[in-house]
Amino acid sequence: MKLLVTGGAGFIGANFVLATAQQRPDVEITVLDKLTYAGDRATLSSVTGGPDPRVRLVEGDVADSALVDRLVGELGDGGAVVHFAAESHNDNSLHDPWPFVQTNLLGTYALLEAVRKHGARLHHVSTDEVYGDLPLADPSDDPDRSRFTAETPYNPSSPYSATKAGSDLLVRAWVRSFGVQATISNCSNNYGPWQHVEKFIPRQVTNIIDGVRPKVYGAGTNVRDWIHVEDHNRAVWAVLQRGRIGETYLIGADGEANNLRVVRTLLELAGRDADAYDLVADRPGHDLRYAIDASLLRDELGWRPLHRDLRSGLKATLEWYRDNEAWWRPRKAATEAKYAQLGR
Ligand code: NAD
Ligand code: TDX
Repeated sequence: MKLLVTGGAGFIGANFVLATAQQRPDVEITVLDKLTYAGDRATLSSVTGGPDPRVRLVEGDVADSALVDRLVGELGDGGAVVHFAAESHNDNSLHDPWPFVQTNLLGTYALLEAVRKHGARLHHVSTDEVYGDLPLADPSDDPDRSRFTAETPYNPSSPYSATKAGSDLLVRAWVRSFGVQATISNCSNNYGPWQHVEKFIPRQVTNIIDGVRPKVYGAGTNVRDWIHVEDHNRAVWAVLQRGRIGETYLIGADGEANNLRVVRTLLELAGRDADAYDLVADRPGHDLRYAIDASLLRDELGWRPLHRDLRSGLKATLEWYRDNEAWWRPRKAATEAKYAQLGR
């Protein structure tokens, strides 16, 4: 089977490529990645280097129609595209929305036109943020609290989530109007190895490693539904292989926690005072709470998360960043300089 993986040098895409290369010797992978600030050739070096590389990396833009047409055309019968490429950071989208419009909307459009022409299967990787946010409630004292389902109306808050919502709607329209063979998944917040230090968990982990106090936006009460990246990617494979064309699958692992709990847990795991964090300026338009109802994925496709305990997942992630400083260190100072300009 041939796969074209867009954004395969970024956090989730690279974890997908590394796991696939290791576990599925029958799959041939081409990665298409623009290698923006968020993509890193080094992440894939274990599978792109050596005399018999398992993975081909093509540096290019998913919005480049001619290139995308050629790569999709090379897939042949039974081939598929897994579309991870995106501008992915909310804070950046508040500062400069244009790359989000360009990559998330025009890139998805270019890909849809190519899969339409060549009849290739597409899986579009999206986010729960397209649904907006839920009211804040303590997850532990309200078992019947609302969660996102595939029927929740789209209500995105930031330029990032608005462009992801737009890309999902393009996919839905291409399925209905042109019979494109596509599925969509909307996942909650991922954590794990190879995540850029701009994102919440790696930022705080690397601050703690550097002896710097973690920076928590607002009052720290915003809730995210954390899932380990390995479980997200196992779900992507389940949808790719057994998902119904045109269907939307929500991916989540019942991992709700507020930001203070995550930071306090990380500090404790590192042997520091759990109160040794700073509350900083809030993110404009900051979504309050995300929570996923993944019952369709569980009931129809039989998917179950392997990582069920957030504390042990955070411990492993802290250890991974301690062991892989050479990978993240080159990006840390510039990332913190950007945050300093925003007062965060
Ligand atoms: P990331 O920012 O770590 O990686 C994105 C990758 O896409 C990078 O390698 C980058 O170089 C590449 N890219 C950017 N613009 C490109 C372009 N124009 N052409 C080709 N490649 C380009 O992002 P991530 O966290 O790995 O997210 C991957 C996907 O998963 C995104 O679509 C995101 O919306 C979605 N998602 C992320 C999360 C999360 O928690 N991180 C949760 C749900 C869904
Ligand atoms: O330094 C920080 N301090 C802080 O309190 C940062 C970087 C973030 N936060 C808060 C904001 C959020 O409530 O932590 C939470 C998580 O922030 P991010 O890591 O920026 O993620 P979020 O905005 O929730 O979006 C993530 O999940 C959905 C991904 O970045 C998206 O790509 C994905 O679609």
